[in-house]
Amino acid sequence: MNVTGKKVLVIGFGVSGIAAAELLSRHGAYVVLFDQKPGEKALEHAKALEFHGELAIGELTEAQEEGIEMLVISPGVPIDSPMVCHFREKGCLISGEIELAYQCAKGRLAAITGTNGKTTTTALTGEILRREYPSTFVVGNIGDPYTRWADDMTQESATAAEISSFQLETIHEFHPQVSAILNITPDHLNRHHTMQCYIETKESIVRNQTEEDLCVLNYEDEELRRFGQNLRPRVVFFSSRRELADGLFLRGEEICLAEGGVSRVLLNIHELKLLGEHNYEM
Ligand code: UMA
Repeated sequence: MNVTGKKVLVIGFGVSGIAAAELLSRHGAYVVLFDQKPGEKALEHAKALEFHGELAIGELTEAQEEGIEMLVISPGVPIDSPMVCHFREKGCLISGEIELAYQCAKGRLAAITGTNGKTTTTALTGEILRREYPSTFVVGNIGDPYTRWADDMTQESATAAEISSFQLETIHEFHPQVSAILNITPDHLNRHHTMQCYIETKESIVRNQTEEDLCVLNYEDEELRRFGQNLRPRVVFFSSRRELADGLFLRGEEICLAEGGVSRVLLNIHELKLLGEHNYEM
């Protein structure tokens, strides 16, 4: 995504919009940072913003709208909002903050989604990665925008990203080497309208993955079990309820890994600091 010299509309003056506006500026874009009704905290920090562009509050003037070539929208902005639809009809590229960050980032990426447990799983994944990769980043829905850190990443970096369904709605080339969908139960249906739409959005985390990549799925979630049958990336199922011929599972107090029907014990649950079945799944 080459943004140099482009006029970009960033919607949302929250943590994502601010980080996206600053990243775009570093890459030579002119940014119109728009918010319908910004929070007081954001406004207080307006002067400290390090971006090349202007703030637009409430509505856009004709001059501000003139020449906008692409949009970067914050996760809280619905993709069917009147403003987004207006610019889509004009032919503008609509990306999310995650897509923008991905296109600027470097290194390896593990992306975690699901209705429940994704924040803890992302934090733990980050801790595990940190032992192997001194340059590890933990970003995304967990509270620290991916765009804030993308420029600091190198080919040697590893990133654990918590990705919400809101953020997945606006990906294009986003391609994690490892993806994980922990579970899917009804949530955010006011935004996604139908359960089917919510499921498809969650499952789009694998969209650009290849045979060389991994997708970790919960075998005990019927939708994910079905989804994992015919995927391009290699699927690693996990289960806390049954022994799997291939995948990770809980047997009594032991967490095991099975390959081709042959299993071995990885660790005992008492070696973990977090107790409870949902934590063993992580
Ligand atoms: N806004 C508009 N127009 C709109 C909608 C919003 O101008 O149509 C403006 C609001 O006035 C507000 C700004 O957008 O000033 C807020 O943007 P945002 O809601 O995207 O909030 P951020 O501060 O950027 O935080 C976002 C995520 N928020 C949401 O998804 C709603 C944070 O997830 C995330 O931590 C952060 O980016 C960093 O990536 C929060 C969340 O509730 C924790 N996530 C949901 C969840 O976990 O269930 C998905």
